[in-house]
Amino acid sequence: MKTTAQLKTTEPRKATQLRKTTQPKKTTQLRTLLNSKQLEFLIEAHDGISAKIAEEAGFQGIWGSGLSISAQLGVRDNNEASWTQVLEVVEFMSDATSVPILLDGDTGYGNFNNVQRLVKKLEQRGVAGVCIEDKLFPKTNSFIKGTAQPLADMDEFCGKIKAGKDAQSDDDFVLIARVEAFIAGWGLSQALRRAQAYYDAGADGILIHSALRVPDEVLAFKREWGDRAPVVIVPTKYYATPTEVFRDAGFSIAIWANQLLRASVTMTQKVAQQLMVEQNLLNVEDKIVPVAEIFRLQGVAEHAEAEQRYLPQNGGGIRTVLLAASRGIELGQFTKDKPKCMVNLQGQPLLSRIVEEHHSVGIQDITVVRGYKKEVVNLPGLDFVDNDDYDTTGELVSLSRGLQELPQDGQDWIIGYGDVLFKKYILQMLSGVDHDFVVIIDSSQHRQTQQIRPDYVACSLPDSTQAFYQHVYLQQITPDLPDQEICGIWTGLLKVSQQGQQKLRDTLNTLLQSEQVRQQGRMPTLINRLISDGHRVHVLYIKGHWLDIDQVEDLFKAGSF
Ligand code: SPV
Ligand code: MG
Repeated sequence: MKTTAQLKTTEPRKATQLRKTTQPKKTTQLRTLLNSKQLEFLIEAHDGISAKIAEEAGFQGIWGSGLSISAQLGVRDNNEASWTQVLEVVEFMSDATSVPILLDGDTGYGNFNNVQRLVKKLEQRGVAGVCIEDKLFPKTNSFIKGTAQPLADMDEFCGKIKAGKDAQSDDDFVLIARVEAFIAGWGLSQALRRAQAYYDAGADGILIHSALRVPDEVLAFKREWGDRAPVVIVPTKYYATPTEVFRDAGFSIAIWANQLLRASVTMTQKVAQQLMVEQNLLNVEDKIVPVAEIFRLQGVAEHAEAEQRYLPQNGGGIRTVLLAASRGIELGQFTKDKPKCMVNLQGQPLLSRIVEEHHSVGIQDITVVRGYKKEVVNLPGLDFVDNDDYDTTGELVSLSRGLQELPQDGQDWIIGYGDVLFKKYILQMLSGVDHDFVVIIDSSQHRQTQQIRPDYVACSLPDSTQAFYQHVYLQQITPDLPDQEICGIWTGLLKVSQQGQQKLRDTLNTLLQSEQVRQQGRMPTLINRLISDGHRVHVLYIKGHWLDIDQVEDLFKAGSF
């Protein structure tokens, strides 16, 4: 029996494997997209979560849009966010994804020297490429008085491109030169002249931008340019153009440059306005993702796995399921308008005492299965699952409902009742052991129990000093044991490790095929079946220190418990 906290051993080789990836480098991925013979797509993202959503949607690359990143920071697309602030955002985006990011590097945030530093920093942070445009710092978004915007000196801009290419240490890092000649109203020949100069200076591709509602400028450019180098477009303004046109023209990449930002603004405005008017969450709840989806996108499951791997398993990785669906008719008037778990014990509901015990040993995650008068069972910080058939079904149906809702988060489970109090050391003991199934048995209560159908147990060894040092296994829980075989009484606590959870689910599902079990099945039925199926149920002995609230007099006992 292991009663101390255990740190699972970690094989160093496994840790290394976790970091390895079979995918090509992000720089190589981006270069492959750029040189692909078919039209490829990048979609804008502006923070970690939008980048992750873009990748999950299937996009093979992301545009780190200057417009969107500055907008999500609440500033203008005029280099108001410093380049290091942009770098920080794009680093979060890169960390959150495995597809390459092409950063919209505006004008390079300065001269050739700034571009060199930018390229080095982007490489360090896992960004696959940068696009720089031939305007002047501080730039303005191309769709705001574009023709009023001066263009950079062509030779000076070529120097920036050369500097950027010289600075990269990874051969596949991509530098795209963005030609703003159409935006500034300088026409096709200037666009072509500049594109050729930038290509000669070492640019890996050309982004040709246009603010027209039709694709005429970019198509004219591509016709003249041919296949000298890959050409990238941003069809924000000429959005009505069929994508087939871009494909036929032979463009390399189309960038959907701001649609995710705009979509989130649409929803954010809608929901904010609705909540302002309605002062109630009811009508918006179903229109927005559940919090669980946010957790998923944040990678909470991965974190839970890591906790299992790296943290001592001393109660942090446990979820308790409390069965609390029945009324507790034996308590008469006390449970007329509330279930037993909510009866008052010195000014506090019984359930709240149980929750406090759990919190005091570091168990925060508690799921309560409600039934009778469920609306009254509403303590904060708990997860609730309902068995609305509590009147016609037994506690195994409640358990099954509860388990259906549990997150797959790698936690062990403690299954207990919403009407049983324990001293906290008992929960601590249970948290510290690492077997598939463990039950707590009270060896001090034999025939003197008040229970109507007592959960007597037979075990492989009765409680003794010897039992403390050895594994003790449960053999059976039943009210019908001969005196000499009784080793104690089951307290209602069962711990199930991660490894045991599927076995427990399978056994429970099999049992629930029987209508009789559905109607009357109790936890001992399940535990006995696990044993008869060959699973080992470990026993931890205690002597007292728990109280099953079964009768009115127990309410008074609880006061001094
Ligand atoms: C961006 O997304 O920031 C761009 C494209 O640079 S545009 O807004 O069209 O200039
Ligand atoms: Mg931009």
